[in-house]
Amino acid sequence: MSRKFLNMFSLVICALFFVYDVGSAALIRDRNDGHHDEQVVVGPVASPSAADGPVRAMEGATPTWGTQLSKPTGAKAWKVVECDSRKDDAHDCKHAINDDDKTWWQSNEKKSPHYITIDLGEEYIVTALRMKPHKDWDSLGGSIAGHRVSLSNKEKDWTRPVVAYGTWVDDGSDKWAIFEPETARYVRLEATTATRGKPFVIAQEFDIWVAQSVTVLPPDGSLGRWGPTIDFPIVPVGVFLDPHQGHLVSFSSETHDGFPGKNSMSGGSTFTATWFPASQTVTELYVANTKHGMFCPGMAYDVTGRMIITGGQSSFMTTSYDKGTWTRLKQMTYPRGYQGSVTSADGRIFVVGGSWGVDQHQRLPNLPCDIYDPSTDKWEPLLDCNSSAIRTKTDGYPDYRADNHVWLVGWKQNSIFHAGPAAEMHWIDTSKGGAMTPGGQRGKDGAMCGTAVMYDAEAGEILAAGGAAQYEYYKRGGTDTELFVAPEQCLPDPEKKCKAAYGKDATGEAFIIKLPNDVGQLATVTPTGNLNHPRTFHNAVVLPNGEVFVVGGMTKGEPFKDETAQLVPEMWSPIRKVWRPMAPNSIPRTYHSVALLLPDATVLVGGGGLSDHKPAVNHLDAQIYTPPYLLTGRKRPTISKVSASESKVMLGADLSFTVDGEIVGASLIRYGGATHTVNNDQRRVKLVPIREVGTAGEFRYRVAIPKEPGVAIPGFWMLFVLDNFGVPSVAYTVQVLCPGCKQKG
Ligand SMILES: *[C@@H]1O[C@H](CO)[C@@H](O)[C@H](O)[C@H]1NC(C)=O
Ligand SMILES: [Cu+2]
Repeated sequence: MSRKFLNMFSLVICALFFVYDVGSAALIRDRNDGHHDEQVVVGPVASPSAADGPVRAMEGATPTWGTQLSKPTGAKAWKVVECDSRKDDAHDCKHAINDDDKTWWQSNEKKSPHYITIDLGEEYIVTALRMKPHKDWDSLGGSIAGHRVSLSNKEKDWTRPVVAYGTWVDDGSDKWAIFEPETARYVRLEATTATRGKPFVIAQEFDIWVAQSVTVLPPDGSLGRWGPTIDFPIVPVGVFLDPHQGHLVSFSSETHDGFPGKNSMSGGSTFTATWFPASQTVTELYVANTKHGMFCPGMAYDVTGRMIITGGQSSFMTTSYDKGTWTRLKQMTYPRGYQGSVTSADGRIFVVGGSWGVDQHQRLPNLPCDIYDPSTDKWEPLLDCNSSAIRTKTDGYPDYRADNHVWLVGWKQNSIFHAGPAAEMHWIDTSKGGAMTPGGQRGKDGAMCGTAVMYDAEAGEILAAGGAAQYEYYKRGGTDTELFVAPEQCLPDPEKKCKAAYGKDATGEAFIIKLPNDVGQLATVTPTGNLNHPRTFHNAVVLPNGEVFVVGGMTKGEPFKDETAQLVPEMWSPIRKVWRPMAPNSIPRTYHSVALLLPDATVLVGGGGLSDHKPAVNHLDAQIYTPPYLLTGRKRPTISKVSASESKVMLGADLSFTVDGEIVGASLIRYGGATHTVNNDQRRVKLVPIREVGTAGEFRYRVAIPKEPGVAIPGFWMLFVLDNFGVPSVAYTVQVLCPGCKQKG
């Protein structure tokens, strides 16, 4: 399958003007939320964005990323300055950069990593490396799989951090490592593993992409930083963390980077890839035993830390992931894909919506809700609940899209709060057959594929941001069933003709939804400042300090396109209630992109694409975003001597721990899974650390875990502490137990 990266590279210099409003900020500063809240963007911010910046190069089938650097001949020719190869001339390293399809580099068979260092002759702003596998990759084996890419300005100085690493898929397509632009003359690739277990590697050709200029960021790290890139052998469309071992699991579909086969609805399978941050490796696992094509599912963690994946392509199926093992669970009562899913306060898994039926071409609107009990491995339909009330009213495919990607919040008394994307919100009572009652009104409809995140669970506060009136900007095709027709169908005037029924730009509207003290009362909705950059198909991640990081998306929601990608993420402050633009990322993250907080308090942002549409825009990678709180140059606080036995703590209990210095804040963030802009399990509980008396000379603290299971939903959480400057620790994982919760025995 050919893979086309049709990405723009923005050539805009970003002008940023900051003031440090220390005086007034100090007065209102929430000590738990740290110093860096004091930065406020007041000046004009010219930001690179595909929407309002230069049009990216798009040349049909030719992959483009910035500009491909041509290989000069003669004195200026690139050189291989270091490389391991067989002794014969036919396989020499020079063949990796000679633009000749008949020759290739083959390494020796001694110990890995095999390596090659290319001298570009002068310094460039390097943005990407492309490796072409041998055309006989299938019979020869030995294509580069595991790899690391480093840059340098000096021939033998490899002290700069690796810019990209991971594992490339074993097929004949071009392999990319796209990273944040850096100045370099030397590019080094280390091949850590070869396909088919070969002791050597073979590469047909390497090419380099460059930019003309880069976004200039302030040196103080106040906008955060991007990098490295992690290359996956799949498009990571769903991601979650293994809470026991800390690594990240991702999955695509029944293919690495495209749609599943036609007949995979109930006998499906899924490609998965696991990233191990400590060893900087990515491994692939094809999961077929659960017969579940997990493309476009619901995701939620149960109390024991099992990720429960429901429906999607194999629309009846339920699969659990637990410590590396994938298990088939009972089928749902009804088939669904794109449903909302969340864990309730008693540990059950609730689903609603996703009325695409047995497959995406069937419509089963208003299916009753369904709830899974992990203690019995049974689904129970909730017949007083269906998606008719929670549908958005503005979409042109009402029976297909209107109940997709629902924002759900597990809350007190086993209720589920439906927060969107429809404007009319609801309470769902899972103990009473799913009875639905009004929950309040949040603006007007128009937030499909926007995000909602509970950034302060004790206060019952949820931030909702962005989305669009319709799932898709263009009407694709004539009838509701012709879903997968190209926008060119709208010709002769794609814009105008399609705009009649479609063409609604994304919104920048954002709201704070405050849940009432009593379940069943109406929530209070307060508009908070609009996003600087309206977007849909973005992701939202709550950080340990309560800030919400919104990243990716596009201004005209169009699945499998990158044209209007929004490359400027934004940070929302829960204190000031304003958005500030952060460091732009170089890789578009649009439809099917994901973002997830990692235990080290950085954010993984990846994926996008996964389609057979031509031209396809598939992103088989992720990038790490490091928020400003880790760029202060200060040492991070470290948690030790935690009182929890085996990291388990009861609801309402105290947890004590030692820190290697003074802290002023702490928080719990629940593990969650992200796909299709939704991560309903994600929430933050703000904790108040109390210094233990009589611990002079030691920084011993105690925090109280909330008693209320609707606030501290039982299951796995990341405990962070924050110092006086807002610098967070690495997370300590705790399991919040609840007596009488429904869990696997
Ligand atoms: C869905 O729920 C509504 C309101 O409770 C009800 O009137 C309607 O009949 C239900 N539809 C289906 C298909 O069950
Ligand atoms: Cu999807």
